[in-house]
Amino acid sequence: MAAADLLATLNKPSDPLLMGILNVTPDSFYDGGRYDHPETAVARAAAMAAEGAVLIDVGGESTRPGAASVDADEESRRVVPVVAAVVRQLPGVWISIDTSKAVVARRALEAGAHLINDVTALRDPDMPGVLRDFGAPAVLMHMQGDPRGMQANPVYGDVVAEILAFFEERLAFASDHGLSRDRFVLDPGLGFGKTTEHNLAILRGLDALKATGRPVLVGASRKSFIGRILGNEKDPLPTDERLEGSLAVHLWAAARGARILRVHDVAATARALRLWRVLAG
Ligand code: HH2
Repeated sequence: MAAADLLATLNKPSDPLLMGILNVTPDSFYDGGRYDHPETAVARAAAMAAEGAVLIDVGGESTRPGAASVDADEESRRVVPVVAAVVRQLPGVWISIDTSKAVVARRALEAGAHLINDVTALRDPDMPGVLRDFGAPAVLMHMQGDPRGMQANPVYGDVVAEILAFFEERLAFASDHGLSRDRFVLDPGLGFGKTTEHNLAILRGLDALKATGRPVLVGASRKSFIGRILGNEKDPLPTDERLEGSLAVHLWAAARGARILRVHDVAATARALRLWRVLAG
């Protein structure tokens, strides 16, 4: 599969594509430590592809609040063998690489990845050059602050308007570096420097994001705002009890035109979407 085909697919409106999460890390908030050997990682990718994921998002650095940062060599050591093995063994899936480091992005693209998922939306000054060299599409995600401190006290006037302004600035920056808008997917970054109320406002305001004309990615899978709503702010429901809440959010996002849903639970989300599609006609 080629990056150009992915770009063409993303730019055509249709039901959401499923992006299966594959964290090759010891410390991710839900699947950390489960797939940190290439063989288990590839088996997990194969299972998610069989369940309906057309994209596999390989990550080598956790971005959960307070996570320790990882250097580029260690991150590459985690993700590059997995990307190479998935390319070899699962030629029918697109591979996305969840990194904000241009060096890691370049190595992953050399190994056959198709899409860069950059939670810092091109903060690394070398990232635009990497995207240009490979003709790769990218996800630009909004985050207030950085993973170390982002949940301490996030403050917005109008969260949706500020996210839209952020994307317009990032798209203009990209364009100044020779990267046209049609290369990018936009992601409001649920849980990245946002309170529960901010996340809800974003989900209620998804139409405004869709009006940018760019495909929208929503990633709510098992995030803490779901645990806080279903439990309470002080005693959130644990991550392994957040499947139903995640499904509810992702169906809501599908109904508002989200183009990619980034999920841990591919089979369950695919089934829920099938019912939604039958109902929506
Ligand atoms: N969420 C996480 C990581 N990467 N990328 C995008 N584009 N959007 C998201 O919402 C997003 C993301 C956090 O989830 P997870 O990968 O499961 O955990 P961790 O960061 O702890 O590895």
